[in-house]
Amino acid sequence: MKIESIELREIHMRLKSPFETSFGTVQDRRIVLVEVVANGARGWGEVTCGETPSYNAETTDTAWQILSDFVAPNLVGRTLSAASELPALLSHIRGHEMAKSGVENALWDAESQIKGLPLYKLLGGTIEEIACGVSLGIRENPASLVKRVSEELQSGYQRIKLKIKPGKDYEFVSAVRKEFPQIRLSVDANSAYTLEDVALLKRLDEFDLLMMEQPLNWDDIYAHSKLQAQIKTAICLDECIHNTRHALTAIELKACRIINIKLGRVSGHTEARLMQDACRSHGIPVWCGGMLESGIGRAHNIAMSTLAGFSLPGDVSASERYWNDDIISPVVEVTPKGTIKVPNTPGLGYAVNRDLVEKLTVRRNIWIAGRAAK
Ligand code: OSB
Ligand code: MG
Repeated sequence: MKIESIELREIHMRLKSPFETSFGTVQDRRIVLVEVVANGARGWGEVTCGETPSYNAETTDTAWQILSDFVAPNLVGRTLSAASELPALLSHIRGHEMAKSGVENALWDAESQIKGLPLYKLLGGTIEEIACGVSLGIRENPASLVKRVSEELQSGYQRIKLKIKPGKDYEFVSAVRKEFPQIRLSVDANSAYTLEDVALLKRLDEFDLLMMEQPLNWDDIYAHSKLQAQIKTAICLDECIHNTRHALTAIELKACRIINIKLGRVSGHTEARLMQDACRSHGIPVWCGGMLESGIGRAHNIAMSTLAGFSLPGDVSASERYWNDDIISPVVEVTPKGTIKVPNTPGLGYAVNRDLVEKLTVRRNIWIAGRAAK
């Protein structure tokens, strides 16, 4: 498989409504897309970082720089036998997992097209209909959150996750639990608490939550092990886990009982596949996290979610929850049972709407084998 060209674009897309987490609110997304041409096949990937370095250290602009200065020039013109060889070629670049993931995943898409296989089959996935949950942003008041939950349940979603932060936690979760005593409910704090808050976090045990996601510092596995020893609710790590070594450390320290895998955060399909396998052999369930992706990132999330370790509903939901016009067709739809049927055509299984992508593009750059960069 020869990498003939790598094209980067930044597209701008506006979410249907603002999404608030403990670290801020976003509505206008600046997304970097990667298009790789290999043996004539065109593969697409999405860089899933935010616009600001608040979820992790990466941003739209850091990803653009790393890809432009270090990744694209190093890869273009190379011949690989599989996309799974990419991490070794990029291992000299520390961190910047989301930037690297955009290129690696594009190459997986290209490889699956070259081989005439659906991407999920090339990855080794076996689940043909994946279970879906939703992640709900922080709301003004408990009543409006309850209303929103009820709408999502009517659409069929199998698990509801509530974003929380200090001051917008106990009361909000309590209101939702009271109205819906039986549903699978979880919370995500995005690192908004410290070990000083143990008493409050312990009180959340009474709501029988499926999990509490990343309550403490984004880079502190050890602190989570201290918290997990004091609360009944299963901790799920998100921000802390960038690779399989981190996952194994967290498991050994008993810092969590569940792990959320995001393709970007773990640098792409190759590492995600290793991680879910390692978790599975330790009896740790995993699920696919979301980063408010466009259809391209969403299609990759769907393919990853077919791997055997993904035993809990992910934050992978319908395109229409995010966008008026998604950039793929068909758009991602969820069945009344709260599942997504995995497409069985070669590659991602969704076509990229090139005209729309063109319209949304605000900058681009291309590296072509044998030609000096622009
Ligand atoms: O922590 O899972 C998270 C969105 C942006 C950054 C971090 C997170 C999220 C979400 C949204 O929870 C998931 C989605 O619907 O894409
Ligand atoms: Mg999270």
